[in-house]
Amino acid sequence: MTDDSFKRPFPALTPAQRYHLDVYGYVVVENALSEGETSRLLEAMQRLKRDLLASGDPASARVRNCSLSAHKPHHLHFAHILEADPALFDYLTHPRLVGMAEELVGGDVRLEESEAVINTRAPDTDVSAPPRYGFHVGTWPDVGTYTSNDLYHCTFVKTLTNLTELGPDDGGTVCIAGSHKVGGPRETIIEAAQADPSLIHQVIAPAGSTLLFGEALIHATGQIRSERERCIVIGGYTPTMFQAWNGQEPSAEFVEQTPDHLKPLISGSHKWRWQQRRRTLATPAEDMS
Ligand SMILES: O=C(O)CCC(=O)C(=O)O
Repeated sequence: MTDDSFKRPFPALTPAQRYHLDVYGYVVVENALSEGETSRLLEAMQRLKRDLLASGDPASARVRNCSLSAHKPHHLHFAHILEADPALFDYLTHPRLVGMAEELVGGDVRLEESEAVINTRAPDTDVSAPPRYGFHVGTWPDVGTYTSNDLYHCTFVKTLTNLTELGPDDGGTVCIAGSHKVGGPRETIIEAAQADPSLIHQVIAPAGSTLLFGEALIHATGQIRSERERCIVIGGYTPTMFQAWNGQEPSAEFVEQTPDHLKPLISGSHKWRWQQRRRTLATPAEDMS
């Protein structure tokens, strides 16, 4: 993104937040969004949910170019929310959050995917048993990460924002702390963490908080044990020369009507003109307020 009219902070994280990210593989920025931004997004997601469910067969439903990649009664996973609502577009292009993603990628980014989850407690949840998680990764320490200025970077990054409050029983995202840097079979790390659950960290945060992590970190949806519905929105970002996730390229019509200064972010048009940018741990966060 070399267009100067798209201003975003660099670096976006304070040294303490950057240190947390390096050590654990993630950082939660509480109240990254205002109450107004959060409630506008939640309304947009509830509208999208209603429209998708009202449109017939959830497996084939497509509303404003969004579809459901999982559609159990207690768990809806939305794929490609980018084009579905201006509030969602504003989230995915939010200067501060894009700045956070750029810091972890180590240069300017393109949007690689846009997703959301609305879920409630699974009907078969046994709240007296230790939780089991669907741990997974999107990249690996050997192919998807590197060190520069002594800081950890990852080429596949997510900003995941909870639009509903997440207490300890509300199913916040879980991850295996530090797994972003540890090589070897993922299964072995998962077994180790299951033997010592203190290695599994969970997001507990007010609505409007953003979890930033690289996809080499082993992570999963948390287990909802309460009566609350959870809603999260997710932006995935990569260096500009990478591709969008399968089926997540924005439509030509959508790119056409995107404001010029945001087109490279949405379409990846800068491709191999990737602008690298690195901080040091000591660099203070840029305050754009
Ligand atoms: O539902 C969640 O909290 C986790 C989402 C996830 O696994 C992902 O975005 O890769």
